Amino acid sequence: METIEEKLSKLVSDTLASLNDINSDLDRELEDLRVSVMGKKGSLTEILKGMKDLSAEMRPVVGKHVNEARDVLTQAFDQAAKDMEADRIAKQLAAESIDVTLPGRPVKRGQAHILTQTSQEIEDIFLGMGYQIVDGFEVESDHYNFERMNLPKDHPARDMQDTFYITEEVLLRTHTSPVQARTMEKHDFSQGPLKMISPGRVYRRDTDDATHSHQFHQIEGLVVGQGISMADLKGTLELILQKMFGKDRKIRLRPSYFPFTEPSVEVDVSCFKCGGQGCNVCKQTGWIEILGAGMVHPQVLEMSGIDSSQYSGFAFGLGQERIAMLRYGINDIRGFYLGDQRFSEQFK
Ligand code: FA5
Repeated sequence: METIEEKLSKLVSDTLASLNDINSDLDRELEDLRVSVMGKKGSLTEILKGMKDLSAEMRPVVGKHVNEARDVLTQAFDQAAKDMEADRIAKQLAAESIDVTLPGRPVKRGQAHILTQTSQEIEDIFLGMGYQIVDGFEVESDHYNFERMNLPKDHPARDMQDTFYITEEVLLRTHTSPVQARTMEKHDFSQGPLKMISPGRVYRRDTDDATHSHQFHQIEGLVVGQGISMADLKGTLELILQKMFGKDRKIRLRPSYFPFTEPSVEVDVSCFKCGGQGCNVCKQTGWIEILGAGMVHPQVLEMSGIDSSQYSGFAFGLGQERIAMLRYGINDIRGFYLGDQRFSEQFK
């Protein structure tokens, strides 16, 4: 008959062998084996039942073997559990591993809208000349949009700038010129002349067609100081238009009329396509009309609290869409507002 020691030694070697064969993915298998060996009704308990038949001298000797066997088994089960866990983590890492040598997925780059790009480019040029950039209100009062621009209620020139009214006195501004009045009345001339530009959206009751929209963008420019003359206006516009359309461009001032400037001019730039010879872009004239400008009307200065016998100024207002259309050969203004990617992506 087998002795207890023999049974123990067989149990240990059988269990170690079973632990070796165990499927490391199945926690359950390990636990079942542990219970079948070490549990209350397990093989080890079964062997221990034989202890009661031993003599008093033999009991401590065999008891030592029993303890040793229990320690070996406990350690083996702990180690197996640890190995299984490590194995599982290793498998998981292998499955999820990131190959850092793979080339990155290309990110599709967008770009600012062409009108934003145009306005930023113009802002940069003026910032370089010491101008400040001022934000105006799109919802404006009749007072600033018209009255302060020398366009009283019964003035016929108001007909050309009908707009969307919120109330009788509050409207969507028809041009960026009200920013002139708002800036002039706040400026402290002891700190030097006022030099500002103000880009923004404007609204008119115009019928939409290829070159007109009921909402579009302007950039207002204003310089007020002592001794500011028409020559300053011409020099400034020449510089900005050469930067926008090329070094060889010339500009031409034609008499015009705005109630808020005197004298007033329309400004043409020599055609960038034909250089002045005449072509389809300039309608065979050699010139392209680009903006309205003039010397600030003394009445407009006075209404903003500026002494017109001491100070003078020039102002201009250009249509941003107009500039972008001419520069990039865009033939329909509506393209700017459709949000069509095929249009926008051309101006990266
Ligand atoms: C004005 O709005 C004046 N406030 C400009 C000005 C400022 C003159 C300071 C003198 C001193 P005008 O109405 O011409 O002027 O408009 C200026 C520019 O806005 C035009 O040259 C044109 O490029 C653009 N524009 C006018 N109406 C429309 C429209 N419906 N759609 C698109 N662009 C327009």
